[in-house]
Amino acid sequence: MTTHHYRACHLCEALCGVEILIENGKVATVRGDKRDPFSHGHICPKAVALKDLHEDPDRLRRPLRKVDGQWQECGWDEAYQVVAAQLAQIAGEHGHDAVAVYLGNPNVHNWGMMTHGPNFYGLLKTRNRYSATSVDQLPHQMVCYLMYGHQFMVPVPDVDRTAYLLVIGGNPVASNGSLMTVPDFRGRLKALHKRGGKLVVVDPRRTETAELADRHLFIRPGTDAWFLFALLNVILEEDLGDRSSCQDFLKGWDQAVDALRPFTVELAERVSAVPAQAIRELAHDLAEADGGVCYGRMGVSVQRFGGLCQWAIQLINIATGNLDRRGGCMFNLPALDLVAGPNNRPGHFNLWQSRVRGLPEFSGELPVAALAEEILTAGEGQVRALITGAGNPVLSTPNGQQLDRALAGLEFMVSVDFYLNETTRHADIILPPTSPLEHDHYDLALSVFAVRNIARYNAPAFDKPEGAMHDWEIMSALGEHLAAALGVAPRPVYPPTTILDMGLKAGPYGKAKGQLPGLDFASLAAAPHGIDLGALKPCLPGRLVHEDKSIDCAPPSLLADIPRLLQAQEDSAHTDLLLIGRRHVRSNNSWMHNFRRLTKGKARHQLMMNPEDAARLALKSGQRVRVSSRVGEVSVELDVSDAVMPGVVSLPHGWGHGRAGTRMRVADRTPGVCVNDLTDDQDVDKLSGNAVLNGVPVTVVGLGS
Ligand SMILES: Nc1nc2c(c(=O)[nH]1)N[C@H]1C(S)=C(S)[C@@H](COP(=O)(O)OP(=O)(O)OC[C@H]3O[C@@H](n4cnc5c(=O)[nH]c(N)nc54)[C@H](O)[C@@H]3O)O[C@H]1N2
Ligand SMILES: Nc1nc2c(c(=O)[nH]1)N[C@H]1C(S)=C(S)[C@@H](COP(=O)(O)OP(=O)(O)OC[C@H]3O[C@@H](n4cnc5c(=O)[nH]c(N)nc54)[C@H](O)[C@@H]3O)O[C@H]1N2
Ligand code: SF4
Ligand SMILES: [Mo]
Repeated sequence: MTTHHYRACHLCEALCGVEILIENGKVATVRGDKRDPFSHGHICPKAVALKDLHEDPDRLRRPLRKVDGQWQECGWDEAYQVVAAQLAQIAGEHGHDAVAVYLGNPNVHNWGMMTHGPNFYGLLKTRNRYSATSVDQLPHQMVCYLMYGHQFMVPVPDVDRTAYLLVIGGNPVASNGSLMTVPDFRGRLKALHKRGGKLVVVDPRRTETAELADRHLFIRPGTDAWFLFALLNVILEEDLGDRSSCQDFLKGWDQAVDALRPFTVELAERVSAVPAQAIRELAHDLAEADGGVCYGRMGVSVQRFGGLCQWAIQLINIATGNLDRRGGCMFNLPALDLVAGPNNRPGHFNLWQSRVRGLPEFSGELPVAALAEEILTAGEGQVRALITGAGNPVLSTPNGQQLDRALAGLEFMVSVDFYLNETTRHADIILPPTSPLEHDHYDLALSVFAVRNIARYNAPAFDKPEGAMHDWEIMSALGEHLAAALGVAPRPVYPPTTILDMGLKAGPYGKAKGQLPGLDFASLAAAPHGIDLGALKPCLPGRLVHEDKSIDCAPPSLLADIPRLLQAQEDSAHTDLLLIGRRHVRSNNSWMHNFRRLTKGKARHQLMMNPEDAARLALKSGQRVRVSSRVGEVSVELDVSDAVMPGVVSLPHGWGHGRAGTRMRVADRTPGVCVNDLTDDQDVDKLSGNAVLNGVPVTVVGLGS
């Protein structure tokens, strides 16, 4: 018997609808759901990994406990009791900050972790909370918090209606979009071209997206702030934009503009290698388009001036009149509203600092670049225990070797994860949740960044196997046990669907608001292909969260960061090569290399280098080279390619498998090297604390042919 199951793929941010054919209790086929109103049947090659993940014999199905260095399966209750007792003891003896938490990327893709995680780790009230945010989008969240009043009020390109899309440091053709939930970017790009629109890419590599663009400009890694402020200055000096739509609620505009005047196109050309003339042309094209948008992603986020870059991008969209405008940069209005809904968290900044280096918190989290030193540095407040949930920071965060050593010395570590990988091998207890096809799904986080308003809830494809636990159940049970061990009252627990029902009813399309279609859990669950809630709509100033309903264009902390940029141009002349990252459509962060279907074929984790540099260093394609940075070195195969600009080398992240004690058959056989053995934990965007993973100075030498 064949049954058809529909759901949103949760593997990346694009939220494609998939149709899963199930025969005799097994996944037979995974294909695009043509009836999905958002993705219209599009999927990428990773969608079939839903099957591979579900069936992977390496995926853990029972809790593991390390006894005398050996893993043993154990019962859930035993595991919960050990975790609660250990954490309570360490917190009791050394204070709550002695327990740290790292939440990895899939937390935002698996709603059970989001809805119920705080039930557990929230009890600890630890200041040592870390997540993938600070190796990713922290500067976006921080700038949106400062300017619009809410960390999740992040404007997204109105891709389906824009006439001009300027992408700085993003590669949506490979990544399928980020902080821009946009299934089938390629298809939407075709539509853009068909209506006469243009795509321009600014990136140190001629990426898959750049290949399809109307124009691509190389930029020296880490120099975007000079480029972006110069672009803004051209728009202002030549009076190209019309910001009348936002004029009435802009605060600090003149102050910001005055402070940014020193960044001329000539200076930008010198520092960034983008020709002054090209900057002038981009300014005209963007400002004169009938709906244009400047969008920046990882390339301008995980670098030394991530915060300033995001600020510049917002100012450019405001200056050209494209903020909150059809075809420009717009705000989503999700069915469960993380911005205006109940218990929403606008954010806060720098209320406390990390113990060792004094890095600022943002919204209750410290930069993960500080985690290893907080474990390794003795003294009051030293981290002695760690909780990880859906994260692999040994491969994903800077100076991973140092973190690897730090984790080995912890007194206790528990991981909620279904793989025994580079990080979880250090745990004392691993608690594996159900496979995604065994639990239901609603995209709490990413709907906020979607380029259309959409909502989708999907029931599980398979029943929960006997003795298995969902992420949310694990978090709730841990919370209950820890509360008992700490002698505090446990928090009340509602299933995720109850929380969803309340959120939908109270939301902008909800029954409680008397709105059509009158969403609640039941009506959404009855629409397995998802519900289209329409194109993005202008919403300012009403939706602004600052009490005076203004946009703060000149937040003091951003203004105060300008001198750092002015000083940095002095030492921007360097002789080292600069290392940048790279994503591939068949690879997903650190955890999807265990599926042969995705990793087979030509290896995709070589070091890319421009032919000019290869000739200068007498290196050739296929040979092994040693790449060294301040913190470490790796030995890797070279791929000479003019797709990267001279002076730049590129390695993808998420590799570096095959370490002792891991249990991932396929990944361990095609290990690759870990780029984060080269990235530097001491090098952060000083403003936000976000890690610098792009523009890392390295040297490369040949290791014989
Ligand atoms: N040099 C460099 N480093 C980078 C980046 C880069 O571009 N360059 N990118 C950064 C970015 S943007 C990110 S987001 C981070 C990602 O890095 P991490 O936050 O470490 O996330 P992943 O690598 O995706 O690791 C996912 C982990 O979650 C587990 N997992 C998967 N699904 C589930 C689930 O449903 N429940 C539970 N409990 N566990 C699950 C997997 O087994 C795996 O162990 O890496 C960052 N690191
Ligand atoms: N297939 C696949 N899809 C993914 C992921 C994945 O690992 N694989 N990861 C998901 C996650 S967690 C995220 S956060 C998103 C990321 O989504 P994107 O940001 O779209 O993906 P990246 O490939 O990291 O794109 C960053 C680009 O910035 C460029 N770059 C590097 N340094 C600089 C610089 O200094 N300036 C400029 N202008 N550009 C620079 C790089 O060459 C690269 O092309 O992708 C998501 N989707
Ligand atoms: S682009 Fe691929 S991985 Fe991302 S949601 Fe769509 S099918 Fe899944
Ligand atoms: Mo990410």
